[in-house]
Amino acid sequence: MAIQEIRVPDIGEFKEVEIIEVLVKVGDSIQAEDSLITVESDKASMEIPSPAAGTVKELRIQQGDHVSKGSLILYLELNSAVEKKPPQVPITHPQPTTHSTPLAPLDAKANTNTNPNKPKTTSAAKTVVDHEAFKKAYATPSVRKFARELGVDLSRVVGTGRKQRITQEDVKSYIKDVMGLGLQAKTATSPHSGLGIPRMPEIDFSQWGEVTTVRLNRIHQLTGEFLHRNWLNIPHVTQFDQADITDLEAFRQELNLEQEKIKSSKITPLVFIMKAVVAGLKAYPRFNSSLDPSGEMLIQKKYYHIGIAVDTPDGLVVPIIRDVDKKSLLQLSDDLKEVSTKARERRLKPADLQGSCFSISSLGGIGGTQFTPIINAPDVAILGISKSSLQPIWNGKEFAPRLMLPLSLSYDHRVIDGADGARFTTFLAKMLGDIRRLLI
Ligand code: CAO
Repeated sequence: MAIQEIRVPDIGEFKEVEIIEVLVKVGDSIQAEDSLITVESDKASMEIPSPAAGTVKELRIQQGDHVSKGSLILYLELNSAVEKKPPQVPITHPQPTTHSTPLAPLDAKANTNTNPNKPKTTSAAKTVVDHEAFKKAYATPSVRKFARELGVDLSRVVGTGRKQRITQEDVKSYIKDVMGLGLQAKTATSPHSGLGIPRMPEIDFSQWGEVTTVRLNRIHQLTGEFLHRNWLNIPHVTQFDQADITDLEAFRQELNLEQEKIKSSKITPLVFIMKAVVAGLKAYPRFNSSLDPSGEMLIQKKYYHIGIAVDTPDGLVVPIIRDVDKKSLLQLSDDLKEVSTKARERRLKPADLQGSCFSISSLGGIGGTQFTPIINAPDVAILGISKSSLQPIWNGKEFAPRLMLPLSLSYDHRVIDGADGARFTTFLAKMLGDIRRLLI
């Protein structure tokens, strides 16, 4: 049997592009035109098809490798009756949202589907396919074909691949969801949620007056997906409380006078709150854990990295301040300044956003009395801070003016019981009410 080297064909201006998916394995029997690998540049991704039919004998690439025209992909043992084919044209499709330009037309295969309005449905995935949304879904042609064959509406499938690309495994998981478990059971354990939830209708608002349409930037889109996923997957409960920070505030003002003299970072209430949170995580370790996706195991963390929600012109980002337990208030102020500046100047690296234990969303500098923050999974809780205000508080003899800080703690009710939620905010209020306790 003849062995043929299968190389990357002419892929135009794409050079040293990354292989993001290897679609075949040794021993696979493939047909001419079957996709072998998916490569991706910053502008588009494409699948490289096989020029011939045969059996894969040896793979010479792996996911993550970079290839150009002529790179060896694999050795193919040709079928005996080999039909010589001209070099195959790779199938290109654009990145969905990497650039702020509108989406380019979708891949050729998707658009030339012989009968896109009549997808084959199975009992596994009897859904009404939203064809416009299907076209916009971020998936390779082979995954689209797979989904179309099974009648799966890709717009309902959550992508877990790079940049939220929908993989074949995602389509399979979606089918399993629909077949077996139903929405209620799945929301407890799986990242694939939102099943059966009707999509919002598309509305032409211009029928009621003048409008302009603006594409959401990448951060807004990603944050939206992330928050939506967390909102659907996690049973949130929000516990409200308030801390008397009158004494803390007096101390903070004193410290800031000293800081001003040495022209050092200003200290805001947030660094005290970070310290109080770490004390809370130590006292109530369940708040410093993550739930395994199976829903059966709790991963207990022994480190104290806190995510801080930062409002930037591009949208919300949550950089991490590491080892908060080991840092002084002054160090934390410097760190806070550094990460929020980096966030606003778009200088954060992916590693700066990973590894949080617990997150804090402080709207205290802006206003509001309370809100219900969405948990930054895989954290199991998030603390929302609103603006402190002077309030008349009864001290046993009289009403005295005290500076009260509103706390809004959202927690994952699968991991944390309501009583512990209330204990945690009570503990925080106690720590912030008398910061000497943080030293104990
Ligand atoms: N009550 C009253 N005043 C407060 C306060 C509170 N709870 N928290 C902060 N302030 C004051 C600060 O002391 C500062 O006042 P001075 O300039 O007079 O000292 C002012 O408000 C501005 O503070 P800041 O917001 O710049 O600093 P911070 O350390 O409190 O917060 C950061 C830093 C990065 C968290 C914040 O700038 C930010 O981006 N917050 C928005 C977070 C967000 O968008 N959350 C929503 C996410 S959706 O859940």
